[in-house]
Amino acid sequence: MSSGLHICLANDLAPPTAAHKLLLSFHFGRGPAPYDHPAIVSPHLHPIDRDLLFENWWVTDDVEFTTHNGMRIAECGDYAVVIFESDESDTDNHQQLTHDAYGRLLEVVNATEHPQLVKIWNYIGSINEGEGDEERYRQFSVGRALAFSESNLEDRAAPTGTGVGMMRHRGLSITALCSRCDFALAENPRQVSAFNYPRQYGPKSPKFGRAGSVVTRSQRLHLISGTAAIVGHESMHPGDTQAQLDETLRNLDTLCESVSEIDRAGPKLELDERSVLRVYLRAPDDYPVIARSLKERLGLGPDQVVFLQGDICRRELMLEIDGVRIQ
Ligand code: 3EB
Repeated sequence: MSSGLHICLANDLAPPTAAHKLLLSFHFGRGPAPYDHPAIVSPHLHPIDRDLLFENWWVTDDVEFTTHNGMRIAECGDYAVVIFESDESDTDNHQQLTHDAYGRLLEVVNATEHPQLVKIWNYIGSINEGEGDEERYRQFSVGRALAFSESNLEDRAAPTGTGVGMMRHRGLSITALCSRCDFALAENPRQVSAFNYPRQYGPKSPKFGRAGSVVTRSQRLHLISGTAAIVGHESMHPGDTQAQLDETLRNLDTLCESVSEIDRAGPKLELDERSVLRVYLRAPDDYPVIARSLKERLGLGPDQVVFLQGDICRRELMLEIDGVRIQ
C-alpha cells in the first residue's frame, strides 16, 4: 500500500481526516511539547511569528513505532523516520557525540525496510561556539563524515540536509527520513557541492546533497536542503539579510529547476502554496521584512512558512531556508 503523505503546519495534532496517522511531527516552541506522542521531535527551536507550532507529516497507512540503539523509529509503507535526541548526560564533545550518533543511526536505517536515506535535519546546540576548526559545526561535520565513510556512504549519495543551531546550549537533535522507494538527488549549478567545499570551511566537508525527489507509487516528495546565500563556496552579502534573501531565492529557483530536470515528464517544481518552508533567522528582528518579501515574491504566508530563530552554520550568514513539496 502506498503511504499517501500529507505535510501541514498546525497548532495541534488533529488529523486532516480519520484515515490519517502521524508519522512525524516537528514541535517548535518554548518548553516541552504539550502532547506525548512517539512521532514528536522537539528540537528546541522557537517560532518567531507565534508561540507554538507543529509541522505534521501524516500518512494514510499504518505507522509502527519502535526503539533500537538509542533511536526512535517510525515506519510505514513507503517511509521510515529515525530520531536521535541527545540528553544532558551525553558528552559535550561534538565530534564524538555526532560520530557515535550517526554510526548508530546508519545501523538502524540499514536494519529498517527503508535503506535509502532521503533527508536529515540536524539541529546543533551552540553551533557557532569555538574558534576555527574547534567550532561546534565543524566538529559536527567531522563526526558525520567519519560515520559516513565507515558506512561506505559515498559523497554523491549523501542525503539532503539541514544544519542549524538550536536554542539550547548543548546537544544534538537528528531526524532522518528514509524510504524504500526510488530517490534521485540534484545539485545546484550556482554552488560548489557541499561535500566538495575547500579546506577553509573545516577539516571535513559537510556531507549533504542540495535537493532530491522520492517517487512512490502515488506521489512525488521533493526536498530542498537548507539553502543560504552561498555562491560557489563563498558566503555573499555578509550580514545583509535582505540581500541574502534575494541570493537565497535565486538559489532556490535554480534548485527547483535542477529537481525538475530529474523528471522532465512532470510539471516544473515551484515553491508555491503547496510547499512547506522553514525560514531560519539568526536575528529575529529581521522577521517583518523577510516575511513581507516572501509574501510578495512567492505568495507564501503563515500556512506554508514557519519562521524559526536559529543560528546558521557560518557566522556571516543571516538566514537559511529549507522546504518540502508533494506533487
Ligand atoms: C550551506 O549551503 C549552508 O551541514 O547538513 C545547509 C544544509 C548547510 C545542510 C549540513 C549545512 C547543512 O553550506 C549550510
